[in-house]
Amino acid sequence: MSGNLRKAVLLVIDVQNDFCPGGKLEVKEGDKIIPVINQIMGKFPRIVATQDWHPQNHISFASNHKDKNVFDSVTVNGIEQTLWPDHCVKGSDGADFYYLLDKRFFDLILRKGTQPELDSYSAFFENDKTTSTGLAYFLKGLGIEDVYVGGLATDFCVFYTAMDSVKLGFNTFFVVDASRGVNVPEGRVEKAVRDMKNAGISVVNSKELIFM
Ligand code: VGL
Ligand code: ZN
Repeated sequence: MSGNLRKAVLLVIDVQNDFCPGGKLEVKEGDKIIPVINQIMGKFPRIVATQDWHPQNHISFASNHKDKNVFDSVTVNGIEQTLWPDHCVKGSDGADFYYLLDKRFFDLILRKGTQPELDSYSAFFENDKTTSTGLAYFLKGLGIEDVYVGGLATDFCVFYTAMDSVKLGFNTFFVVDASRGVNVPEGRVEKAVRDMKNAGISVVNSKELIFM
């Protein structure tokens, strides 16, 4: 790992009420990552936080599909879509950042999944794999070389963000203790971590960053 974080950014992915315990799409122990993220944010010169930010008629909501259940899969416009409970409806309390997350560190807040017909797990590209969120241009414009990723959920938005990051040529780091996953079906988080490693993403613990 490089000896300094000068050209690094931390991406804080979707640390929102709906993904934390008590939320509409709660991730087990999702709140456990908050002290970790709050602590490491102080180490980074740049922080970008994302919010899943859906309209009520979003295609990812099972409630918007006839005779479909949560966790079913459908194909919309040629793109496979997992169906979720209604979550992170733009402007709702569930879409707010989790209350203990220290928002003062954020340089940029990026909202994604805002189009009714298209979901966006990655913070870089929407799920059609071509529609850019603009984040790559922002980071490249700042001369960022190293991208650290943490947040919710390991096996969805964190995973797709990290995979796009490495494909875009950034040195990419998955901060394992700053993330938790949905893990449905069981084993999905483990597979996501394996796939990230195989793609050249470094798996790091926040403790390794404390001394940088
Ligand atoms: C996410 C499922 C649906 C995530 C967002 O942030 O990982 N997961 N929408
Ligand atoms: Zn979503």
